[in-house]
Amino acid sequence: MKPTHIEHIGIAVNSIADALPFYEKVLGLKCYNIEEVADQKVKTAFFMIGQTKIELLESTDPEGPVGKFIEKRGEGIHHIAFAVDNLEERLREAEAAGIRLIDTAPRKGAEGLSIAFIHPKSTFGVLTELCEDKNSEHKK
Ligand code: CMX
Repeated sequence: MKPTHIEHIGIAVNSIADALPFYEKVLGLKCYNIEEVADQKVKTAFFMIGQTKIELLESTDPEGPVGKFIEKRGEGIHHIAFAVDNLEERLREAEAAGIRLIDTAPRKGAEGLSIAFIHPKSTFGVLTELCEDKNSEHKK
């Protein structure tokens, strides 16, 4: 797949408002975007570090993926997202290699990216996201 970089690390939190002071005041990062992704039942907050973002995930519905994750495992790292080119092609390669996909086709994620998730059962326990930013610098 040759990911170009880690696009973001998703961290499940009970409350973005409660987590913000650690990221802003202690780490000294700036939250540059807060966005709700309705179909994922989450509210997201983003911080940039180099080429990589931290994405805080607050559930908006206990039955959503982050709500269920926190209920089962508590707060913590929820997923790692790799930036790839030609996401559709990467998904077909993964499928051919017998990898269990959650999303068999790209869909729209936060910040206008095309995204697809790979099941943690195929990735040694780490929920893995692939994302493509068709407007990213390295593709221009
Ligand atoms: N990381 C690692 N393992 C995870 C996990 C996670 N984030 N979420 C669930 N699992 C594990 C569970 O612990 C369980 O393991 P065991 O069978 O050993 O107990 C297994 O995966 C299946 O879990 P489940 O509870 O039976 O299934 P769920 O209904 O919770 O679905 C998953 C799990 C990963 C398929 C679902 O959460 C999903 O589709 N995630 C992708 C979408 C998503 O996470 N969106 C939120 C972020 C969106 C954004 O970034 O914008």
